[in-house]
Amino acid sequence: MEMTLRWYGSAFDTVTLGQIRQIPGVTGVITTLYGAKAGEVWEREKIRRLAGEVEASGLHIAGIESVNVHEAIKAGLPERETYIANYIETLENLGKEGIHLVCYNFMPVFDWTRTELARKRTDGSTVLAYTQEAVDALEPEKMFASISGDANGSIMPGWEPERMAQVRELFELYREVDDEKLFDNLKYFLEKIMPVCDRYDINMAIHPDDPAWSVFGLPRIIINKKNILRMMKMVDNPHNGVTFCSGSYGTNRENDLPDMIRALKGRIHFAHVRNLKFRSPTDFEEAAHLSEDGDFDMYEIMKALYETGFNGPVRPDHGRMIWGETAMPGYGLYDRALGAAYLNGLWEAIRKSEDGKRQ
Ligand code: DNO
Repeated sequence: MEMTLRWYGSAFDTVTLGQIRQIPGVTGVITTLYGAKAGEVWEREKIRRLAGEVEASGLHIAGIESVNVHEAIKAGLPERETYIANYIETLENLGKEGIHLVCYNFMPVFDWTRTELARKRTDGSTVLAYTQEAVDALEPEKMFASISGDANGSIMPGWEPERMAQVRELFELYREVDDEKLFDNLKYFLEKIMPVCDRYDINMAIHPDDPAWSVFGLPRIIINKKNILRMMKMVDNPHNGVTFCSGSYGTNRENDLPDMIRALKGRIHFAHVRNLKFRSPTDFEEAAHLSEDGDFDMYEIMKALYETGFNGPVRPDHGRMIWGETAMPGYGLYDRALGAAYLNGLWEAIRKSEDGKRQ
């Protein structure tokens, strides 16, 4: 396991590489070419420059989050051929630059969805939150406007204003696409990209849909154990793998997280580990990483990762906004640094007690 932190690049992030370098046990960053649009080819030179900047700080790029998938691929439009060819070229360029992990998602229209970006908790911190009631009361195109006031001026990944301006048209693309069709489109995409992944040893790690159910009537498939195992089987190649995100799968209270980790043994290439606190099954907020601050047993999650031999990058996921920090919601320095230290502590304890048992 390697502890990492997501970093949005020097042009967008309030957190610097120098600060990340000082979090104990964090050796890598998860980043992307910000500004690159879904469907574009990433030039080698740009990848190299980004890697050089990260390496100059004493860290390295542990993986890319995300190379976004163009809507034409998800919706299965004829233009998908061009975008798949571009995706393959991007993977090739990443592989040539020594990058072997790519996180992506297959969520139609919206990436992750929250209805509040700064819900106040009793300790005075603010957190991201979701209620189904708030979504049900909203028109999809109002979604962005309803939360953007709390974004601290940052552009939330997946919520870029130019995308939001086209929400209606994007919805149109999915009129005929149900869950089965979306599975077919995902299979088609994966089969086309697996050869380049095999050639350059690139692990593809699909991010779950967040929340793990359909929003605004759009199809959503990466939501539970049954579907994710179906996906692993339908393209049965170890490079077709998973980002195990506890905070996304965990939105559905029926998902048993340690059990899912065990079922996905060998196919988890990347982990996002965070905790949630529920008010009801459809009203939750993001807690501190510590088990007792939320509803997940973080020890059991880390233990399942350890026991299944997980050796990819982990990142603490969204943090609370604390100590007066102003940053992109969920992506400040302080609470994520606390999360990294805590998860590293759990890992050390699990490793030592498990190793002790073997002697
Ligand atoms: C939110 C993130 C997601 C994730 C993408 C992966 O904070 O976890 O935006 O990066 O879904 O493609």
